[in-house]
Amino acid sequence: MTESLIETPAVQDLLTRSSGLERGEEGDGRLKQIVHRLLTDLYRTIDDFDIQPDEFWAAAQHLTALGQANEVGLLIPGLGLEAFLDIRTDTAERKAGVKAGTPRTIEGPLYVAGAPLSDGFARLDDGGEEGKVLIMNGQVRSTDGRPLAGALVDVWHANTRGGYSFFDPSQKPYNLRRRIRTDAEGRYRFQSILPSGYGCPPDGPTQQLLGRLGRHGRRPAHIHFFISAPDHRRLTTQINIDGDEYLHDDFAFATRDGLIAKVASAADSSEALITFDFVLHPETPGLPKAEVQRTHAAAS
Ligand code: MBD
Ligand code: FE
Repeated sequence: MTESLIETPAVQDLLTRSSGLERGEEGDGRLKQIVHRLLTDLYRTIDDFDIQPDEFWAAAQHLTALGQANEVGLLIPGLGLEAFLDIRTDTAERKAGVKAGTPRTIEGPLYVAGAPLSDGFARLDDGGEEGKVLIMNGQVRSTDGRPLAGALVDVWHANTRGGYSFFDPSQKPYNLRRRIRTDAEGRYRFQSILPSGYGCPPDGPTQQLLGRLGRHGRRPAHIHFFISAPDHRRLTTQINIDGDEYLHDDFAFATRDGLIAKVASAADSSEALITFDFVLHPETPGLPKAEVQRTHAAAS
């Protein structure tokens, strides 16, 4: 058996020095260990697959294009990494005894902070959107069944072309984005339009990679939420709309049991109706962190 190229002194030395591990106390020790592992795995992948320099530089160019197109946050869910982070948080919670409450699912890349705030009810669309009128309502409760008055429902979704305001400059600022405080019974209600599914930009680097993996870049119609209330764990979630052809074929892997919303339609009405309650778990010392720090855009 020949020795792996990775195990040779020259390559081991390169890995140690490039990750700063021989620099003693200088720098960040945890980061050094992580970079060392990532580089070892990458060097090994290059060697095991006999990746040629042309292929390597094509990949480097792809990463450059991904950043330039502001699609890093789009490829991450596409590769299942954002769902994997959720699986890890779910697992840590289960171990710590957190078992009840509405399931979390990924935030995705299209949240904008600072949407208009109102009490009890909001209209999300600016009146200029086509699409079926959607009335959605529900209650925010604690896991013991107690309604949570004054909880914050931060909601955002796409229009019927799959576009999100701010990222789609044809929409007005904060279109289809609102923050609603629940009333004394923990209830929220909003009027909007029923969104369509999302598709990755067809000419972008994310879709280009997905295409080469034989995959599509489509999401089912969905509505995003951050739900928060004092002394409770913040919930990042979405509802995915029942009946969508991509419901169980989401490129971002966000559909979960417990997050599929049925749309009701009154026989005498052209409006779509969704009722969905959110259940938050009380915050208790020792639980894994629920709130995720992440840089967000803010419309001005
Ligand atoms: C979206 O609307 C979305 O929610 C995710 C996760 C990725 C791309 C677009
Ligand atoms: Fe989305």
